[in-house]
Parts: sequence; C-alpha cells; structure tokens
Amino acid sequence: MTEAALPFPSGFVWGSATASYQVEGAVDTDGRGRSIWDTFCDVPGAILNGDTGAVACDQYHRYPEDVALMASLGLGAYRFSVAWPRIQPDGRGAPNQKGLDHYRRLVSTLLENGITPYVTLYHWDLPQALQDRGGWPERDTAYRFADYAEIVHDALGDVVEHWITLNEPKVSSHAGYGSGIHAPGIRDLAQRDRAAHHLLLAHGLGVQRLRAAGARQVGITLDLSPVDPASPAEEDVAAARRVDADSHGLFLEPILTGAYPAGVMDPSVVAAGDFDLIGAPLDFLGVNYYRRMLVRAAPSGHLRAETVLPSGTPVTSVGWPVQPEGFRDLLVGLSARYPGLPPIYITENGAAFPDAVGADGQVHDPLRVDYLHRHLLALRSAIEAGVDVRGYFVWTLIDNFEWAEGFSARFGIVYVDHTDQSRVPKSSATWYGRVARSNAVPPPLRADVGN
Ligand code: GBH
Repeated sequence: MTEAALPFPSGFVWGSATASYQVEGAVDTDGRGRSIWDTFCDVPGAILNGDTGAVACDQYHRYPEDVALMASLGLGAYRFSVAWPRIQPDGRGAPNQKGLDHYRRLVSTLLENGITPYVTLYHWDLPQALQDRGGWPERDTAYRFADYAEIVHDALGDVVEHWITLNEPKVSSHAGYGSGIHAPGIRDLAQRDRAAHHLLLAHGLGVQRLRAAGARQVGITLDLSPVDPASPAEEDVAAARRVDADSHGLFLEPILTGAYPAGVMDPSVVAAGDFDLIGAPLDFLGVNYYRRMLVRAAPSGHLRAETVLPSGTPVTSVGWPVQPEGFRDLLVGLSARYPGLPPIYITENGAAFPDAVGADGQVHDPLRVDYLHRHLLALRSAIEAGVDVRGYFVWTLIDNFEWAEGFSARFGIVYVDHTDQSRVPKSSATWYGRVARSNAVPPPLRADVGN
C-alpha cells in the first residue's frame, strides 16, 4: 500500500460474511432437523445442476481452518448465521444442546483469534416442521422465531455483542412465496404478503426478546438498491416507483418509520400493536448492496415492471451489473431520506466471477479486486459525505452454495474445490487483507481518475 492510500475512520470494522446453509453441510449431524432448503434441494430442477447444501463447504467441521484463514488475512469480524433447525429441530420446544455447543465453539475460536462475531439469527433456513404448519404466512411462526432468538441469546449472549435478527426478509417472502425460486418454492401473492408481514413481526418480537435479555447491539439486514426509471417516460417512472415500494418501502418504512407505504400491505394481515414492535429503535441497520435497478413498464406481471440492464455496463457471472456509484447513491440517499437512520454496517457486498485455479496453483481474480476496489472507494465517498457507516463485510469468505445457482456461482475471496474441500485464497483475499490491516483503500487506478 502506498502513502497515498485513502484511510477509513479509525475503528472501522473489516470482516467477511457467510450463511449457515451455504457453508455448513453436516445436515444430519448432532441432531439437526430438516430445513426448507433440504426439502427444496430435493425438488427436481429447483437448483442448477441438482446441487444441494448437504455437504456445502463442510464448515461445520472445518471452522477451525476457516477461522485460521480469516486470522491470517487480518480480518477483524465474521458475520455468520445460526441454523435454526440445529437449535430447535422441530422449530419449537426445548433446545438441542449439541447445536448450541457448535456455535459456542465457533464463537470461542473466533474470539481466541481476535475476530468479533456478528450473529445473524435467520438466513433463510426455516425448520421444515414450521413450514409444514404454514411457514411465514402463518402468524405463529413469528412467535416461534422470538422463542428461538431468546434461546440463542441465552447460550451466546455473554460472548456475542452484535445480533442481526433477519437477513433480507424481502428475499424470504418474495423469492420463497412469490416467485418461488427459493425454498419453500411457493407462488402465491397473498402468501407472499403475509410472509413479509410476519417476517417483520418476527424481527420486532425478536428485538423485544433480545433487548429484554440484555443484548447490546441489535439490528436487521436488508438488501437495498437504488431504483431508477429506465427513461423519463411517465409509465417507466411509475413502474420504478412500484418496484421501489414493493422491495424497499415494504421493509424500510415499517422498520424506520413504523408504518407501511400506502397500498403495499393488506391491512387485515396487521394486528394492533404490530408497528410498535416492528418500528422499535435499532442500534444499527445492516445493508447488503449488490447493484442498482433500472426499471421500465411491462405489459404483464404483478408489478407490471421489469428490470433492464444499462448498456455498456459490465456484468458478473450471475448477470448483475457492476455499479459502484449506486453504492454511494444508496447510502447518501438513505441518510437524506431517514433523519433518524441508525449507524450502518455493510453486511454484504461482493461479486461472482468465473474463478479457476491457474497453472501456478493460484487463483487470480483481478475482476473481483477491481469490483471491491471501486465499491470501497464509493463507500468511502459516502462516509466522507457524512453517512455513518461502521463496518464492511465482504460477501463472501469462501465459494459456497449459492442457493438456486448451486455451486456454479463463485462469490468467495477464497476458492473452494468442491470435490475435496480444499481452500485456496484468491488474489482478492490478499488484497482485501491488506485493506483490513491498513484500514485504508488504495487510491483510484489512473483510468478511474475523473470518473
Ligand atoms: C444475498 O442475496 C444473500 O444474502 C446471500 O445469501 C447470497 O449468497 C448473496 O446475496 C449473493 O447472491 O438482480 O433481479 O435479482 C442477494 C439477493 C440480489 C436480491 C440482488 C435482489 C436484485 C434484483 N439480492 N437482487 S435481481
């Protein structure tokens, strides 16, 4: 790193993130129950190439190696999720001590290595037994989540300070119950809306329980994108507004202002007092940023809208455009729009590229280095503009089970050979480790100057 490296605020947190079903494997070990993702992976055609998370990266057994990797890179934090079916195999009732012991060992290993744990309680792996009783469209699931949250806090609250209730509730409701491309694979807009409300309620009840138990830092993670019309035409502007309300307003507004935007929720789903829980103050907001969205009007579909790719913008291997400027715009826009916005952690940001081991045995991923570099410059510029961002977690530590894309999409800064589970840090890992250790990002490449 040269002297011209651009510093981040002191104490800024640098970490990596993963999710239980994407990395753990060991789905039958130590009394784990089935999750909706185990079931969904058995549906023919649901997952690319018929991949499943049954083995994933075997992190359940290999966590000491992964923690050692993080430590060798100089990362200061790890965001992981707890698999609810390991803690309550049937989604309710007495906890499974072996499941709790696993996370206790993981947290101890992190702390011994100077790495701060950030725990996500729910990253999409609902116990199948709860789906059998109706899943998120059922109000009772929110109360089951609150019990589960309290159990995990009782077991780890003395060693974990940072708690994230849910990861991306929009994806749980919209992809799980709306488009059906994620577990449990349901396509029903009424169920989708009920799921969204009950996820928000689960968050609110979870916050209440965590606070009562003495949790110190409580937040939620949302996936957010700036949404813009593809043209100034009135119908495109209206389509963009519909998409923004349906994917962001539906979650941000009740959490930050205690009410839904007009027209996005069937009022009969909402009970008295729900908004007091859902809108309770948070210690931080987790933001996952991948891309911005350009929207135009479409003749059919629920929102009569479709996303278009901006011409000339490079895309990642899952087809998402690379738009670092959208990162800054998102953060600056959020803090302008919500005066009481809590401090932000970037809980995910990263990209999939077609990485492979080269003849030299190394994995060179200059596209990811460039992606991270540009996004960190955009983040720093948002911080300089006054946005209170406390930390950044790259998605993701290791190539893993990328949901409906199976193992085809590699988002890791560490390469995983899915046949023997060997790990090879990519050049982006070395680069990101330098950023973390120096708390600074290199200046823009010459070609970037003036952009
Ligand atoms: C995250 O979801 C997940 O939290 C994580 O588990 C996952 O591995 C990671 O991202 C990478 O996928 O381009 O039309 O799909 C991100 C989900 C991605 C949903 C961007 C919204 C934009 C609309 N989001 N997507 S589209």
